[in-house]
Amino acid sequence: MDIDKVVLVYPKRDGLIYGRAHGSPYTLMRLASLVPPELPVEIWDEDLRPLDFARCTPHTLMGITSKTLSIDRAREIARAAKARGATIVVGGTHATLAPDEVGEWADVVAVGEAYRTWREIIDDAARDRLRTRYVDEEWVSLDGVAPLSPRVIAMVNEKRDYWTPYLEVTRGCPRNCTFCTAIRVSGKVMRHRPVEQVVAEIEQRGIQRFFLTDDNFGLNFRTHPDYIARVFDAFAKLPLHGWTAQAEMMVGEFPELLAHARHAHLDKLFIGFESVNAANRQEMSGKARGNVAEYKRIIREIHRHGIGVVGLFVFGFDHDTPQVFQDTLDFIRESELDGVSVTLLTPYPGTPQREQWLREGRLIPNVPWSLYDTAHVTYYPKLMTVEQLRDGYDWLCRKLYHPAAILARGLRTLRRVPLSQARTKFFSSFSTDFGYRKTYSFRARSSAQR
Ligand code: B12
Ligand code: SF4
Repeated sequence: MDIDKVVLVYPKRDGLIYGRAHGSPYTLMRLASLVPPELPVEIWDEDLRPLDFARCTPHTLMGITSKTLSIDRAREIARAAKARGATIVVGGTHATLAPDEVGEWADVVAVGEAYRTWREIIDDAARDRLRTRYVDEEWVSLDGVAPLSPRVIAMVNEKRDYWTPYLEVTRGCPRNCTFCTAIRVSGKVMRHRPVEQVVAEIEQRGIQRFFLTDDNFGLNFRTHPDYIARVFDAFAKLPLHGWTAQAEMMVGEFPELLAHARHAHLDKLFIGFESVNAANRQEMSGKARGNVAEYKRIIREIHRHGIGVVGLFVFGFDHDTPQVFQDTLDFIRESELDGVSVTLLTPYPGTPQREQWLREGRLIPNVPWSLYDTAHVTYYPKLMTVEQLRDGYDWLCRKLYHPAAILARGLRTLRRVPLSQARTKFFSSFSTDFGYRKTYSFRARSSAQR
């Protein structure tokens, strides 16, 4: 195939929020940087603008990224591009978790990380020897892997077009939560990018705020404190407005690193408390225990260092009854969290949890993948009916994401910020909750249509 251009596509879901898309297409930026410089490459972000299929030709190599909830849209895109002769490669989470299904309509399925195989796919396409599947699950060292190229940085206007830039510092997680899909793509080995390469990327992109894509950045506080200290030293020297990372609650046990983190401009930690119901302890793989008093202590400790806490909670575990919604609301009100994400347990393909529920006949039949968005009930819970889980979740979302509740949490966060930083922190004090409100409203709209 004589490739005229490589096109990388992000299928739409959220659209624009006040003229900008949610987050920069970081996955595609990394992949676009692996395209040989002699080949033209383009990023088509469908949240930003409609796709121009007229520009697809039989010489176009199109790569589409996939999450489960966007896989149906990915298939539609593939069909439209194929009608114009393009060759379609699909990678990302869903392609990794369900390669046989995706292989029914994609020319090539890229399973796993693809840092290594994407370049091989392009070479094989140019030499007319494409295989139907490429697997990259070796969890190679991140040293020197896919640095963002200057042409890609110039191509994506992160400041004008996106609310949140993303950044990868570490990848992988050694825990093994039964519902987690991230480890199936990123592996169970925690890997670290060399600090100087991370700093170079931040400087080249000229970003001052970012969200780390790392699934369990905080675990490094315990396992790799020296590396984390070097990251913080380096970030402290940069003119950052603030950044955000995902962590487990045990970060609260490391006061020195928390102080260091604040000095390095860390704004907020997203912490998976998962459940206030201690009976679910086993399903939470040891990272949370349902111990509400301990949760409060950890939140206070993190606040004491001037860092905000967004609490992540999941509903529908096998020990949950309808009481869990009121208990969670009570906890959130008392705990002074700065933001809250509440989601429903979702049995994604490729997870042990889905296998178990398939065996037990607990999956609701014919639920489209687009509703696997963690806001819809997709299985039969154990101690609740489907309606009780759905209605309890709706009730809680309405309470938590009511504009007055968001305002109260945002103002409380702002009160902890020194006056000199109030202007730069204003946006981040409200943005997280507003983002979740939008996700929930999609759920509310789609339910009304069903
Ligand atoms: C950042 C992130 C987001 C950002 C999205 C930013 C963006 N513009 O893409 C935000 C915060 C908005 C988000 C939202 C959601 N997310 Co999210 N997110 C992530 C996260 C933490 C990192 C993704 C990332 O950028 N990684 C870094 C890049 C470099 O790696 P990558 O994306 O994995 O891509 C690599 C490979 O997958 C592969 N690849 C990917 N695409 C392609 C395409 C081709 C052609 C090829 C060859 C290779 C390839 O190569 C890449 C390089 O290694 C992942 C977890 C994870 N670690 O993957 C979850 C994750 C992808 N999200 C997930 C979920 C569930 C959601 C939400 C539904 C959560 C919610 N309740 O709202 C929403 C859905 C929003 C939406 N519209 O899609 C799940 C997906 C599960 C699934 N089966 O689909 C994940 C895996 C986390 C998890 N809980 O397990 N998310
Ligand atoms: S701690 Fe988080 S990233 Fe690690 S396995 Fe559990 S859900 Fe996945």
